[in-house]
Amino acid sequence: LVLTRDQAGVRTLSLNSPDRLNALTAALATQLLTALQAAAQDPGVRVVVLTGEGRGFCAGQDLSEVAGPLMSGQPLDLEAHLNDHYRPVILAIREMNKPVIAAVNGVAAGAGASLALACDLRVSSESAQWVQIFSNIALIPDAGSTWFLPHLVGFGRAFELMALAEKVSAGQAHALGLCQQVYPDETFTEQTQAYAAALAARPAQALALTKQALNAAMSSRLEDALDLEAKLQQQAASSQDFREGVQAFMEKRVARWAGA
Ligand code: LHQ
Repeated sequence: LVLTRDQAGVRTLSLNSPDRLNALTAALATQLLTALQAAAQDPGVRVVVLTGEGRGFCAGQDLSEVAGPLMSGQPLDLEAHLNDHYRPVILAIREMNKPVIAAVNGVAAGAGASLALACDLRVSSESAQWVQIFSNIALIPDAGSTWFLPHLVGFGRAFELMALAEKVSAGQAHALGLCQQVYPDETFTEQTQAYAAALAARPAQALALTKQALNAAMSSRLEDALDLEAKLQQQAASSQDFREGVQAFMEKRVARWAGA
């Protein structure tokens, strides 16, 4: 259910249930978690790209999985479902000590949009659509959307997107700050790989510590952010790459990063 491809330090994980626009079943979420954990542990992986097979990125929860029990009046424990299947995936992305890029190749809806928002960076194909679709089925945004979206676009815009469930085009997503880059459909895979490879060529530990500091800063007081920055900066400065970076600058040459 999740395809894996490695190229130049970039591991691409592709959701592979294209007939349903890669809607999330419990099995798909479990396999995605395993794939994310493997990527986190593999020293050869410097950047992770999360994308979807076929014309969709991810249509959120697979509704056929909940329709049966719901229609037959069986109790649905969505709290347990979210805690067991969505929470570990979202946390695995946030806690990964390397950059994770969502390559939104097509529609990202519901928890599929949350998955993209949980990543560090987002690139979008021109034809992709982004939709906080939850309220169309009278649910609230989950899988972290209520946390990520207002941080990215502000409270009012987040609430509007959630309440009206309007489809947002790639251009609008870019204007809103939801994604960093928009690429034409024809060259989306190549341009995404080049973007990821550029990140993979950066000093890995510095990026990992930057992510750690940003993660903490999203919910900390300024004083705490300054304290953590100082602590992590000390760690960054103990690296071989810091020495190399300064030396390369002094010698007016390009740095050769060791990744530590
Ligand atoms: C699907 C799905 C889908 C199954 C397309 N499921 N088959 C968390 C925990 C527990 C419970 C509930 O929710 C959550 C959080 C959530 O994620 S709630 C949000 C759930 N997702 C949705 O409500 C999205 C439902 N899908 C759509 O509204 C449309 O498919 C979108 C707008 C995503 C795309 O529209 P189109 O491009 O027109 O594609 P389509 O509708 O024709 O879909 C293609 C196929 O994929 C189709 O199957 P078929 O056999 O007719 O070709 C769809 O039934 C299937 N599909 N999303 N979520």
